[in-house]
Amino acid sequence: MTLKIYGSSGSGNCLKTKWVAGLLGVDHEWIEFPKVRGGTRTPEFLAINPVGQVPVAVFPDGRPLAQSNAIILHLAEGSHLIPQDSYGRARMFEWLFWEQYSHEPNVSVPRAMLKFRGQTLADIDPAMIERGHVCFTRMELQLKQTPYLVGSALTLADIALVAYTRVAHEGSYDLSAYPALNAWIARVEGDLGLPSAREAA
Ligand SMILES: N[C@@H](CCC(=O)N[C@@H](CS)C(=O)NCC(=O)O)C(=O)O
Repeated sequence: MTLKIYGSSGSGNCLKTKWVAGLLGVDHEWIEFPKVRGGTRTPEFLAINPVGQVPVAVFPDGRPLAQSNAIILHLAEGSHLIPQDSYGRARMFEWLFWEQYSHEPNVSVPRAMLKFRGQTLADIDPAMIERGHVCFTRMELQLKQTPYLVGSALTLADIALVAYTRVAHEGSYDLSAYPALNAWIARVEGDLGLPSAREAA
């Protein structure tokens, strides 16, 4: 038995777990959910994650773990992706909690609406886009000072936040006003061995 990760390659939340497992050489089997909506609500899947969402990791002993940031924290325990000093670690958590509460709901949803749900620009609440720009401004402020969100080295905060930031243009966001953010996207994509999402678009 190896670690199984149930996820969708179209989802930033899921890709975070794949990237961390890949970067750290964690042996795993990726189980693709091509159609997330519906597929995660079957009785079989709800037995693994009662919340009915991907990603979910199932460890070789059968124990499941949901929530992308919980999974990457567990996979990266003791690795260079988590700062050793407690303040640095707390700053990483600061970004991870903010990612789920403030960034992801505003940055990933417009993308999902346009890319997966057959909706149009007219369906997107402009207030959501404004909140997304508040997030990018917050990141730009930090990235003008340090190459990564928590100082000089890549941490889980960068991996979690790059997941939807690098594809924000697919949700109608224009990131041209954020030079430090764009340089950081390219830096983290390089660290993860990813092609530029912007150039691929
Ligand atoms: N906060 C969760 C969010 C997970 C989530 O929203 N998963 C979506 C795909 S990105 C999903 O499975 N949606 C299917 C559904 O809700 O039925 C995490 O970070 O893992």
